[in-house]
Amino acid sequence: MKSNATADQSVSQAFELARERYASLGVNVDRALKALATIPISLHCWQGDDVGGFENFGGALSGGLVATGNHPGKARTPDELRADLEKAYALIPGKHRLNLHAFYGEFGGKKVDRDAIAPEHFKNWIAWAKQNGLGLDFNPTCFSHPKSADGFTLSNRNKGIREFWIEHCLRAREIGAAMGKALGKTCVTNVWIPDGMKDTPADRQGPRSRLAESLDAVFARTINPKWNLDAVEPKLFGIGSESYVVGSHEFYLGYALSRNKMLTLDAGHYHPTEGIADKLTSVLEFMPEILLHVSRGVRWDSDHVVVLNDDLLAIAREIVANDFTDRVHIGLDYFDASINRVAAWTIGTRNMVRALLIALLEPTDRLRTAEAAGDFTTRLALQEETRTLPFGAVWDYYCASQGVPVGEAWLAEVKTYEKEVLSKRP
Ligand code: RNT
Ligand code: ZN
Repeated sequence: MKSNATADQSVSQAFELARERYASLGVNVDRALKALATIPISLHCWQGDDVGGFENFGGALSGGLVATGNHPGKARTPDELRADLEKAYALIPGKHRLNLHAFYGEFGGKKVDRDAIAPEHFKNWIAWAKQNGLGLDFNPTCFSHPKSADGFTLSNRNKGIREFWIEHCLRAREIGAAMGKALGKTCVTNVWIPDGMKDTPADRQGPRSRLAESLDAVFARTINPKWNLDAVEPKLFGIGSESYVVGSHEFYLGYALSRNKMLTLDAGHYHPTEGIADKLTSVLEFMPEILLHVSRGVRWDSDHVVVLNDDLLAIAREIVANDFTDRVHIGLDYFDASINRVAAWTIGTRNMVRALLIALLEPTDRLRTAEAAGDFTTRLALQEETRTLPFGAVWDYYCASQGVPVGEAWLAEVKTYEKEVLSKRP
């Protein structure tokens, strides 16, 4: 085993060499690292407990969401979830955020239905976020509830049910604003609903018209955009909504543009060969900001842990090369119950940050100069050579300088945590 001092030394030596190599391509590594440290990732609380939530009457997970696996140690209480999150944040370089779903409120053992949630149910989360310097994001929870059992929420043909979900979403926006105000960091509240049909609908229009009307009611109340920004999340298909999703891509694109809302692009929500990277410059041409749910679909919207694949690199590349870091809110969305859940957060988030670093180290000027000159040979040659530049050395250095474990050293910490904490949860 190397001593810490020797390990530190080899990290900085490798970094110095990498810095020179990048400088020879006109890439300023120090500037890249500075920029990287300012990009927050919103970790999704629901990886910690398989999208379970903390209601006292909640039903089983529904809405087409499925968390498969039975790895021991899922968080059963808000305190456990916070402890697990603290562990993950300590292993991820940079300052980040937490994305909460409404059914993670703390209801003191009482049955507080979704149309009665209020900021007070999130006061512990807000205090904890403040203590840890985290921003918060929020989501109404329009699934795992008796009133979503027939597969329809905001687009339900029953007026009373629509009103119930309108009230829930309205309250969610107010909770988002309370979070943003308390923390001094704008909250993004994202509306996703499961509404759709397994088989071919006879009426595709009715539910969409009702959804538009319900959303207008949800957004009718003005909320200070300094504290809360609204986003809507489309999807093309899901489990139980294979043939029809009310809130499709075109529906929400039109809605977001006409109502001045943010569009959420979830990497798992499109057809298997359709990436979201190319959508960024398209939609940002017409709307100021968007939210991402970075995920990994395997065959379908399976919400696998984010890995460092071409899709992820392409997303990060489009954010960075187009200078969109202030206009793209980056959140994660996956849930894997088959592996250690703290590791799942750590792997996915470290990959997101790593992909952003690789993007920040791209010799974009040279690529664009070649392209502008019509020299596509040089463009392709450089793109391919760039793949094996020594970004790993820069990444290690970044982790060390941010005070988090370098390389796979974080895994030992997760294993210890599993042994000492997670394995003791029945
Ligand atoms: C579902 C959407 C949605 C959920 C979370 C839990 O397909 O991606 O974002 O995953 O709200
Ligand atoms: Zn999503």
